Amino acid sequence: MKVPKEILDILLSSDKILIASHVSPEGDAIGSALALTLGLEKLGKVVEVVCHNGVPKRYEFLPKAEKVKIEPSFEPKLLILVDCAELNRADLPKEFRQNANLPMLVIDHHPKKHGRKSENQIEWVNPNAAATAEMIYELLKALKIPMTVEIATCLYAGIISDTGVFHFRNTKPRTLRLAALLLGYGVDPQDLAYRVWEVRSFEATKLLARMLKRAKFEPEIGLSWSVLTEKDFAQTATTDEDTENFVNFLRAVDGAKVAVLFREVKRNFVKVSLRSKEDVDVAAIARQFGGGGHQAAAGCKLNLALHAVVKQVLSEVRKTLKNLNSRKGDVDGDKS
Ligand SMILES: [Mn+2]
Repeated sequence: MKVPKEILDILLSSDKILIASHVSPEGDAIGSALALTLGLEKLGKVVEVVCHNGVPKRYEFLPKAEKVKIEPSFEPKLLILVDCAELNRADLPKEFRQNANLPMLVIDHHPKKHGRKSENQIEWVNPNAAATAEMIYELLKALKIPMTVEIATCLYAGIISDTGVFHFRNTKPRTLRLAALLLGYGVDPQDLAYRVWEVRSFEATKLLARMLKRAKFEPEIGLSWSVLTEKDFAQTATTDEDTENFVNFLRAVDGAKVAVLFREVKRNFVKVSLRSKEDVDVAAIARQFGGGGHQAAAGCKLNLALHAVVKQVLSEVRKTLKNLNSRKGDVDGDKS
């Protein structure tokens, strides 16, 4: 993976750098931001990470996470977005986003939706990278920044977060070679897999039980789905942050091709997570509702009543699955 020279040039010539990522950041967003911060600090740069909505509890253990700010504490000269290509999706104060008029560097691995970018914006987008953390590693290497156990830990957290601890197909030989290299710097794979992927509070465990109890399965098309309501969160003293990885329980159902989890975060505000196995592009479905993501993992948010969101999204998913099944039927028919 080659790092474009203009990316290295702008990093070397900039100081007072602000790093941000998308809202609801997961391991790749936080891990990439912190690894890049630790690296750029080795070059003597003043760097700050802002997560306007705070660092999710799950990632508070990462090196430097305690230094992450809610809003910028200085006037930055360069803004870097990691694991996020759009300023309006960045977890930054609204006033900052609206008034931002500074050079911006995008480092991301999500397939790009459109080519629109402003004049002082430089982009490095590589959809072949399993995680943005892979790109950050290449960047730090190109800048000849020595690897440390702290940087390695942040990068490893990013990689296991986006590959589901090497479960997903985006796990490439390169991904495992990088993971092996990072282990060589002292990363504890068991501790990180537990913290990033496995650990769950008892409250969240009770919430998970509600999701599983309410799960529905439509075996003829391969759809599994469930719903969590505002009441569920209130009665278990949990928040949407506690639902990380829940949708994978629905995806695990034998025969499920698509799994959907609806969360009524508050009245008329619903978050939807979509996961797929086989050939279903759930990002295409999410995009129809203003969301996005990867082929096998995507999401969207809708300002509508829960029942309306469930109806609209499931109708699109069912349509997609029925088309897929009928196409498969055609192929089988050709064979016979
Ligand atoms: Mn990512």
